[in-house]
Order: sequence, then C-alpha cells, then structure tokens
Amino acid sequence: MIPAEIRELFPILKQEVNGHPLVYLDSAATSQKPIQVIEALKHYYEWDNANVHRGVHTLGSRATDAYEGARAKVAKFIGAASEQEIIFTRGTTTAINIVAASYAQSVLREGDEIVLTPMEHHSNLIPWQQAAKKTGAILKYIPLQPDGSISLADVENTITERTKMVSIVYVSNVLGVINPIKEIAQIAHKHGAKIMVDGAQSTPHMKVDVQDLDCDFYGLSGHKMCGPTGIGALYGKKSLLNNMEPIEFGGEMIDHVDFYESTWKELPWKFEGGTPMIAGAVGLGAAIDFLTEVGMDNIFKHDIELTNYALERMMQIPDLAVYGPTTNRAGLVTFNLGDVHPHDVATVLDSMGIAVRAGHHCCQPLMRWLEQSSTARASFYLYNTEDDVDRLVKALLKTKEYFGDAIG
Ligand code: 7TS
Repeated sequence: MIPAEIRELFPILKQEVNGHPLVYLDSAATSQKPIQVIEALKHYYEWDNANVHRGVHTLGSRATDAYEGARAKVAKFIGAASEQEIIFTRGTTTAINIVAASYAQSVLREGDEIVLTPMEHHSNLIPWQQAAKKTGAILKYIPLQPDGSISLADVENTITERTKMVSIVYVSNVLGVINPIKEIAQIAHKHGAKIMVDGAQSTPHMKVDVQDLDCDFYGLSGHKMCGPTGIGALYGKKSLLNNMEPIEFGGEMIDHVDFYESTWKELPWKFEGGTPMIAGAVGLGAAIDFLTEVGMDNIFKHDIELTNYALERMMQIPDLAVYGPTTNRAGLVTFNLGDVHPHDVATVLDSMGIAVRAGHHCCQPLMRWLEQSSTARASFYLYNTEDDVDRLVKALLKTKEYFGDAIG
C-alpha cells in the first residue's frame, strides 16, 4: 500500500464535510490535486504567464518551454515514440471527437463497421454514432459476458473485414473491468481496422505503453490523474495524424494564410487551433512528475488492494449488490443497496462526510444491460486508505438501518 502520508499532500482532503472528516471516493469522476500541482499552477501564473509560440520576450519563451515540456512528459508517460504524436485536448471526450470527426469520417464509407462495446462511456459512443450517421457506417457491439467482461472469442466474431474502426475503453468507469487492449488491437489490425482506446480511467491507475499496446489512437483526461480540469491529450500514430485534417481552424495552427487558401503547421500544432490550455498543460506535467515519483506500479497495486478489500467487506453487507467481475478489475466498486435509489444512498453517505457518485455514470446503454436505472459508485485512488473503506462500510450499514423496510 502507498503510505498514508501521501494523503497529506492533498490539502482538500483535510477538511470536514457535514461534521465528519471527508472521505473522497469519487476519483473516477475527477481526482483531487496534490500540493505540487497546485503550486505549479500558482508558479506559472505568478512568474511565467504569456502566450506560447509567439513572443520573443522572456516570459513568452518560458511559457512555451513549460507548455512543450509538458507535452514531452505526456509522451514519455504513455510511451509514445515522439512528442509530435501528443495533441493537447480538453480531455478524453475531445480526443475521441477529433478521431471520430477527422480520421473516421474521412475513411468510413457506407456499410463499413465501427466496433464498440456496451460498456462505453457516452464520450466513446456518441461521436461514433455521429460518424456512422454522416458516413452510412454501421455500429456493432462486442457482447458482454454475464460478469461484464468481454471474451476474445467474441472480439474475433465481431470484428470483420468490413470493420474500419474499433473504439474501446481500457478500464470501465462502471464495471471496473480492464479490457485486453493489446489482444484486441492485434485482432483489429489483422482485419485492417484501426483502434482507438479510451484511456480516461486507465491512465491514472496503471502503467500505459501505447507502443506496446499497439493502439492507433489513445485519449486521456488530466483531471482524473491529479492534473487540472480542461486539459487532456490525444495520442495518435504519426503516420495517421500526418494524413488527418484538423477539425478546428484559426490562429496557431496555420503555416501560411492567404485570402482563399491556407496551409497548416506540422504535427502536433495543426490540431491545436487558438490559444491552448497553457496553465493546464503545465499542471498536467506536474501531475505526471508526481505520479511518476510515487510509481505507477505502486499506484496500481495500491488501488487493486484497496478495491479487493472494499469488495470483500461490501459483499458481506446483506442486500448490497456489486456489479462487474471479481477479478481483473481496477479501482472502483459500483453497487446498489436493495431497492434504495442510489441518489438517496449517496445523500445519506454525504451526510456522513463520504463522497460517492450516483447516477448512470454517462453509461445509459450499460445501465440497461445491468437492468438498473442507476447505481452508486465508490472509486479509489492513491490517497485513499483502508480506513476510508471501513468508514464507507460502516456508513453503508447505517444507511441500510436508516432505510429499514424499504430495502428488499
Ligand atoms: N471515458 C471514460 C471511461 C470516462 O470514465 C470518462 C469520464 C470519459 C471518457 C470522459 O472524460 P472527460 O474528462 O472528457 O469528461 N467519466 C466520468 C465518470 O465516471 N464520472 O464522471 C465522469
């Protein structure tokens, strides 16, 4: 386990909520930020703030160095071959939208197939629905096993010669399942398809190597990995990004502009129209330094141990249903307490200082597959401890008492 002192680096966790010390179990929605990231943002605004790639003045070059330095950190963190393969975006949603709008819509033809799974977040579903509508391509879904995992046999059966694009989540934000991306990429490539990976929930918790996975595109969100909101990245293989058209046009992304025609900068800047999220990138760079120092393998181990501990304890609570597989899963537990509405569960937990998310988690099709309208979810990160899990379990038992006969 990661030492409990790590928690001390997160100032927000020191407060009381509703008269109880805060237990933050909603990191899958957004993670908290360590002092190093907060200080990096403060330092940037106090000393270096200027626009990038323009000013010859000192602040301009400091800001540019900080921004491009952060890009190099992202590239190294996910094992990209070159910094040119990293495009800064607002987050995973924007990363997927760029690929669906630029790459997919230029290659897809009527009758081509886009392969997804029923566990996709809306951000990895709706952009593909739009691409299908515009091109006449067809959406296909790899079926789920009863525990919510997917089998490679089903992957083999679903991907065909007509498949041009596979887009799949690495770690589900509801089931916690870790999908076998490397194997799926091999199957996709065997059929000449490209694969996009939704890395929103994997990048914060495990070591990612895009070259080893051999994925063509990969999206991540900075705010889920100790970084600021409003910053994320799209990784794409250079050979693909080079042949893609930008989807945002304007300042910063151009080479030569004339009255009727313009040309674009080289990678990655042709995809970064307008003034980028400079401070956000600097904060993300600081978050990557922090995570690297703690060690991604340590974080993965910590989150898994905590989740297993939570699963073991939560499964002993009568009437509490837990969703997702029991093995090969990452740091979150999705559950329902009998028939009590998860919003009510979350509200009672909040009154005891415990923050969990309730709702459909932006996965409405998956909720229907689970035959639930919504669920509650506790998600863990490096600052959580066994004590947090004990507090959650105790509070759930109290919640159960509170609702009494309503549970059935
Ligand atoms: N993909 C997955 C698997 C996610 O969990 C999320 C956000 C996204 C994509 C979108 O990321 P964004 O940073 O672009 O918004 N998931 C959640 C969640 O589970 N609760 O709140 C946001």
